[in-house]
Amino acid sequence: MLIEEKRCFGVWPKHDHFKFFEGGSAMRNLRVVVVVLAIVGVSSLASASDFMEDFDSYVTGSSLHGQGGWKGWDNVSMFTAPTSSLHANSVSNSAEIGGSADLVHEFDISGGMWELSAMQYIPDGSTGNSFFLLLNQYNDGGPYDWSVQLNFDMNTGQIVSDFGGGASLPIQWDEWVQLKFVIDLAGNNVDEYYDGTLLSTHQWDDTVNGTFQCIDLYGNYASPIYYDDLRVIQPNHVIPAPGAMLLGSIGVGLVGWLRRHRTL
Ligand SMILES: [Ca+2]
Ligand SMILES: [Ca+2]
Ligand SMILES: [Ca+2]
Repeated sequence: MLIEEKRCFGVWPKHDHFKFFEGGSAMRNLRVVVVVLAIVGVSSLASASDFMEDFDSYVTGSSLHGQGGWKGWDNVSMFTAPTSSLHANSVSNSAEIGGSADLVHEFDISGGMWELSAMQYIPDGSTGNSFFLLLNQYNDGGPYDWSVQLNFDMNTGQIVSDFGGGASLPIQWDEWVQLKFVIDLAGNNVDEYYDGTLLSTHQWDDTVNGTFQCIDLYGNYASPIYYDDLRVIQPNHVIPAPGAMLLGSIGVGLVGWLRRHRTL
C-alpha cells in the first residue's frame, strides 16, 4: 500500500562421523579430516540475517499468504498473491503481483549496510501502475513508515523513484531485470539500481529510525508482473551460523583428541 492511500482512506495512522586407522596414513587421513572440517566450517559462515526467496518450494498457483513469512498487507489474506510458473527466473515459480495483491514480508533489521535484490519481469503490453516498496517501519495495522517507492508506470513505460526526486528509467519489457538497493542504515541513505544502472540515491528515512522492516509488492490492480529470487544480504559482514559453529567445535575437539593421542 502507498503512503497516500493510508491517509486517504483514514486507516492512517491507527493502524507493524570416523574410523580411526593406525599408522602414518591414518594420521594423514585425520589431518585431511581436520582441514575439511575447517573448510566446511568457514564455508558455512553466513550472515544470520540473510534472506533468500525463490518461491520454488511452494505449490505452483498457491496463495503465498501464510507461506515463508509472506502475507497480505496488515495480515489480511485478500491482499495475497499466488506463485506462478508462467514466468520464473529460477524454476519453477515466481510471485505474481497483480489485481488486489499487496504482499508483504517483514524483517527486523537495524543498523549497518544491507543489500537487497529482486528479479522482476514485466510482460510487454502490461498496463497500470505497479509498485515495489520498502518500509523502515511496518506492523500489521501500523504504524508504517515508507523508505522506497518505485512506481512501474506501464502506461508510459517508465520506472519512477517516487522518493528519489522522480528520477526515471525506461522499463525493460519481457525480460528478467534486477532491482537492487544498497541500504546504509547508519548513514541513512539508499542507492536504487535498475538493471545495474543507478536510478537514484536518496535519504532512507526522514525520521531516522535506522531500521528496515518490510518488503511490499503492491499490484494496485495493474497488469500482473512477476518477482523472483529476492535476497537480503549484509555485504562484507559474516556471522558464524549455528552449523558452522558446531563444525568448528567438532574440529577443535578432534584436534584435541589427536594431540592427546600424539598424532598431531
Ligand atoms: Ca515491525
Ligand atoms: Ca523461482
Ligand atoms: Ca520516516
